[in-house]
Amino acid sequence: MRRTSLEKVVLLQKNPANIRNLCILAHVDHGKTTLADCLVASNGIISSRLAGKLRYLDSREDEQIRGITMKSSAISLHYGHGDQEYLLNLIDSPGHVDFSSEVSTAVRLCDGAIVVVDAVEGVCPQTQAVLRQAWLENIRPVLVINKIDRLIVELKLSSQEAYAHLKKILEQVNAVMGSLFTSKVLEERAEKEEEKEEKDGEPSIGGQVYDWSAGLEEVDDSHLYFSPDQGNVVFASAIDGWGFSIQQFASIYSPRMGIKTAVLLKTLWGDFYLNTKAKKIMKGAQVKGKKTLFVQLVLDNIWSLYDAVVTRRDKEKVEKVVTSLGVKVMARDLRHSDPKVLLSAICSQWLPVSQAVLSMVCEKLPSPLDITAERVEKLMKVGARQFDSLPKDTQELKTAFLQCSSEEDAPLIIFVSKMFAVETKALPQHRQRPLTQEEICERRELARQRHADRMAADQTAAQSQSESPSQDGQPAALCTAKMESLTLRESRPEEEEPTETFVAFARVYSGKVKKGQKVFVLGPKYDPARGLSTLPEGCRAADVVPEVPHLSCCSTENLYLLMGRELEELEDVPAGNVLGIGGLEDCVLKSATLSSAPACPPFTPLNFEATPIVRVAIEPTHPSDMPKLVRGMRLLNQADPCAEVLIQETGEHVLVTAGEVHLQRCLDDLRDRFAKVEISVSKPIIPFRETVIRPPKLDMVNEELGRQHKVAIIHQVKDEASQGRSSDTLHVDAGGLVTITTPNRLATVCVRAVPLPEEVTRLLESSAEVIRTLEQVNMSLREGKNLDISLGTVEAIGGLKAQLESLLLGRKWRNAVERIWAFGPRRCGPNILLNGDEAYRRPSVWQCLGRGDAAGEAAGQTAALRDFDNSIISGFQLAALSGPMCEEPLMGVCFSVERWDMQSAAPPQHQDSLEEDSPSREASDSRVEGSSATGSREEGAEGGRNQAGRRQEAGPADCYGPVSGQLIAAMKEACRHAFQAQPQRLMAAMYTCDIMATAEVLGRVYGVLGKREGRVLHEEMKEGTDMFIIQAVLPVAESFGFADEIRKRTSGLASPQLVFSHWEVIGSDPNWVPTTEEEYLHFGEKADSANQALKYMNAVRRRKGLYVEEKIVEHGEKQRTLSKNK
Ligand SMILES: Nc1nc2c(ncn2[C@@H]2O[C@H](COP(=O)(O)OP(=O)(O)OP(=O)(O)O)[C@@H](O)[C@H]2O)c(=O)[nH]1
Ligand SMILES: [Mg+2]
Repeated sequence: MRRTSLEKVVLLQKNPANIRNLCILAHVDHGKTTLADCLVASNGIISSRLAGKLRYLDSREDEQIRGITMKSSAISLHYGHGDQEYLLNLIDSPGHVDFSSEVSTAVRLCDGAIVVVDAVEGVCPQTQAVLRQAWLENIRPVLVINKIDRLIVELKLSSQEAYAHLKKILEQVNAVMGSLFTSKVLEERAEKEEEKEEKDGEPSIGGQVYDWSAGLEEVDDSHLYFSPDQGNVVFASAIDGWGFSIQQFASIYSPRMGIKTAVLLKTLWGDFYLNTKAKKIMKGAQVKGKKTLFVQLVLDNIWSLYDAVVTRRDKEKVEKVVTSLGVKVMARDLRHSDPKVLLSAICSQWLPVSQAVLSMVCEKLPSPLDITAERVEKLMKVGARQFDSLPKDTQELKTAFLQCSSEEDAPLIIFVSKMFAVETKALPQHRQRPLTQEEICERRELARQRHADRMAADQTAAQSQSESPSQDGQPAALCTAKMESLTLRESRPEEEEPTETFVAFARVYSGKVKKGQKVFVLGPKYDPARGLSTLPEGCRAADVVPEVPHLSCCSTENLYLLMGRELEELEDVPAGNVLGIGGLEDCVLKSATLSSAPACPPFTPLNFEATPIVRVAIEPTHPSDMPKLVRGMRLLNQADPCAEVLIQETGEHVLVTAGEVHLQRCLDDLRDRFAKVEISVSKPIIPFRETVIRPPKLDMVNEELGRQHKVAIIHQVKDEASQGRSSDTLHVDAGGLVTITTPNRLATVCVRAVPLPEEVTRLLESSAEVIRTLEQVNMSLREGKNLDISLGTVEAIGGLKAQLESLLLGRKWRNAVERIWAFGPRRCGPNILLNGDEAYRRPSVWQCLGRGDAAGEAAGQTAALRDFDNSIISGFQLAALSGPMCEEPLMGVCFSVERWDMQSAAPPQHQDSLEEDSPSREASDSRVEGSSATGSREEGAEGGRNQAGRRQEAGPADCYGPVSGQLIAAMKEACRHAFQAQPQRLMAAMYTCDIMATAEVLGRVYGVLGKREGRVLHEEMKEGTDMFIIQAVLPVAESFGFADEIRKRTSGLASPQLVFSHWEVIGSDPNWVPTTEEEYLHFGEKADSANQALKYMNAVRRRKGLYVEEKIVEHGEKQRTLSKNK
């Protein structure tokens, strides 16, 4: 097979109707890269003998060594199908969870996907994840059931059993699709109903008639499912190079059997059998115990081929088969000792997998022209805004997307989904071109000259050596060679040129991009409305552009065709193609939208499934290498879609990655490519959370805490309180209420910490995005701006509120949702600040919903009173960010401000922002209102500081600085003390893992899990195999080396994938000391043997350089030898 020339590809790029942008998705190790090899081999890029062994798209060394893909990479293939020629831009993606962000970057650029499923393992967690990702991006999938050979060779199933097994796998995949579809229909229906309700003003039909249909019956979902008769399923064995769809068999058998192809297509898959007597195809094979058509006509042929070639190695039969199939097999393949060679030689001619898969792709996957309006609107959604509320020019761009035109007047729209690093010398412009004849001569002459010189030098050296022999007796030639290499190295100039160049992984959605063209780079926060109003009309990127936030200009210096390991230079690229763009590294960090039109909105951010959780601190082995490391880390940050690089407050350089394998890859990259210095890496920094719980009812030996114990504990609290936790500005009462006064005695806050119910914490965690939007909306409302919020956003916020209301029940939480003051840390975390002071009124955080009385009341409130509102919030945010146990963020804690007073020490004219004690509060309120009318509407800490400044001038009382600052510190302290007044606990991050293991190694898997504090959730046997699937949870802190250990202990039979799942409270109390007789007996005096929480806490404290309370000397008395003692 000849390689397709670059000219041909360029030609094909111009016809979007025949372009397919697709990616290969699957669970780890299901054979994506092997399948890609077969497809690549069909283009003559690699030899078909090596297909499946080479894993051409795994171009990194560590990918080859580990055998897993770590990045997505693209290759353009040419395929002739019927009378048409197609260009397929194929992207291979990794299946390992650690790299799921790479899947997101691939999926965004595609219109379709090949989902690969292992015939033995079936649907695995990542299969579901990738199907969901494809669904969320609205791309169409086709299915390849791979590794069918394993059913024959490993599981030794009969063809009949294999059919049942394959049917089951299809059902599993379709079940996933079905559930995705159902949830979408239900969501849409709910949305419609809401709209209707809003229009009608009241619930439909007066609540008299209830419609319980979910709307599922009316929607056609038949196109959604995978079924061989639909032509969207291929059965394959990528490693043996074969694959087929039933279309192929239908066309083989149709002339032979005299049955119409259409009939065969309908009956080849399903419960049909061939009634030879009646010469009819009949239904009901299963009931009658007959072989189905699929088994008889398809599987039996394959089974007998494997039987002849692999199992029995029956030469005669093989020859018969070879002649009957009409394939040509070379003699050396026939003689080869490995039967697999012969097998793939036969199969790859009989049923070439590339043909089956590529035909299906061309027929079933959409071209760039088929992009749906729904998908375009989804891509163009700007923040919380509705599509209709975007500027008119922006809305018009939708047609450009749909037309996918490359005409000169079509606006250019490109999306960059990631930046990847390429060795500068591997770029086509730096690649060595073949030398001309003259150059070869010249070089030969030079080499000859050098050789002669060296010989001469050697001779002189030998002479001098014979006169004075070298001391260590080293041969002189070696000496000179060494010297030469030394001088060579020295004479080489310091490498200044960057060795890595960044190329953007992108797709053109509209227009034609030319080399060297100037384009706008739109950051994710760019607002087209703002851009359009600032920029002059008809402004182009090449002009001098006024400054607009999140908008910059850049030129596309180089355009590349992505060919797996290689890049080819291109002059221009028309719409609908995937390409590489050089020269963007200074303006694009990880992803961006490029356009020639400032009206273009930035694309919606990529959906990342993985949470970066494993963090390590990095430092250079030689401190002088620090600048190189910093630069290297910056490059790494740009080159990886998911890795995060940060500098902590402590000054540590921290790398956050999605998992252990990802971490390893990032470190290798840093060492070998980006920083090129020796680095030392800390142990993984494991995140913890701090929380409070309700006072326990049992003691550590599970005995009920009797009355007297309680008394003892209260005594202890009181003791502590008297020993310095209570000072003249701080008071902690026995019930845990903390009262704190600012140093200038102007403000007093009373705070109590209460644990939030677990479900609430979980809800807050999962709704971080909604809370962040809510915060944004509130912020703009406070600034007096009115944001066009989409219906969906309002609905999401309303939904969150309703859920919170349903979860926060009981007397304790009465009206709590309305009284929420803020969420924290970072304004969107899983902790709540409550306004428990009846007398203090502030706008509700839910004011954007426009309901609730608090909002109405608050509108009349003064801004001046709330000058210090922000200080309280800031204090709370700080406290929530780092708790008192080991300065880790809090989780699931509610701080209720029960009282908040401000007294005045300032002259009366400055009392405007102060609130007096309860008797005169009414009066003070009205005074404040008056002052707001005079125009002091400044908000937040800023305002507070101004006033404090004024007060400072007024008298010497305020030597402590601005009141707002003092209040922040006081609030923070109050929260910390309130937290400490409750029983405190650490929370550990937990992974879930699915382990597939055979019965023999099950015990060992349990052993490893037990040792690492893992917990098995459930275990089931996978049908049709002897495999067990175990689902377990495991603390992240115990997970390092887990996958390796499991693999070792089970001789590689089980390999788990760890996915972050949730946070869990660690039962033991890190501050616990034995107090009762039983506890002393049970745990001993030190009681540190079983306290896992204390161990974790101390480890974190030690890492952070905090004080760790430990007894170092255990036994002070001198050891005496027994003999002396006698
Ligand atoms: N028996 C059998 N083994 C296969 C087949 N296809 C692939 N394999 C093997 O499965 C293993 C994984 O194959 P890969 O192609 O690397 O799998 P992948 O899906 O690309 O894996 P990741 O990229 O790491 O997610 C390799 O050892 C292949 O040899 C097949 O059809 N039959
Ligand atoms: Mg792979």
